[in-house]
Amino acid sequence: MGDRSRNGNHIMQRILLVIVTISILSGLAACAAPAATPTAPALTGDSLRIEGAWARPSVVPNGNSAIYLTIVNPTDQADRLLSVRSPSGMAETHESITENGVVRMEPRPEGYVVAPRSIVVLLPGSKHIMLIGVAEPLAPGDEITATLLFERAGEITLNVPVEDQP
Ligand SMILES: [Cu+2]
Repeated sequence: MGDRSRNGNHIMQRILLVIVTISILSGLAACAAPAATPTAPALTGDSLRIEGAWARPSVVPNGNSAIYLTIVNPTDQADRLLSVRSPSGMAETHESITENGVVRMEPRPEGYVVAPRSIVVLLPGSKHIMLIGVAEPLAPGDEITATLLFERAGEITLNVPVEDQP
């Protein structure tokens, strides 16, 4: 009898542990989801396109901003974002790397490869287009333009709204 009730307790503990684990995992998923996957655009259409472009405000004259966007490549061929230019500042392709809790930016002069039928997301803390030396501060509600040069798709010019992080 003693053995059986000990066994029963043991099983209850295991069930509780599983429930607690599931709650923790689903809690983590809920926290991680918005940052990791803003909205997954559909791989439809027949040419490469840009979605959801926005730029960070810049506070001081000659300060920096950054452009974030999603590159959607529904085609069967790889492409590459080679370079970006903007009348608002010097544009460079960068990537933020977090190492031991410290964030640093690295230039990515080779740009970003966009594999066939894939999506590349530029977002804070990850790949971004750095805008350096923005003469006039950018405030939410402003709009800038940027021209992206792709190896295959050629030039794509965008109007980019300035927003606090959407
Ligand atoms: Cu940067």
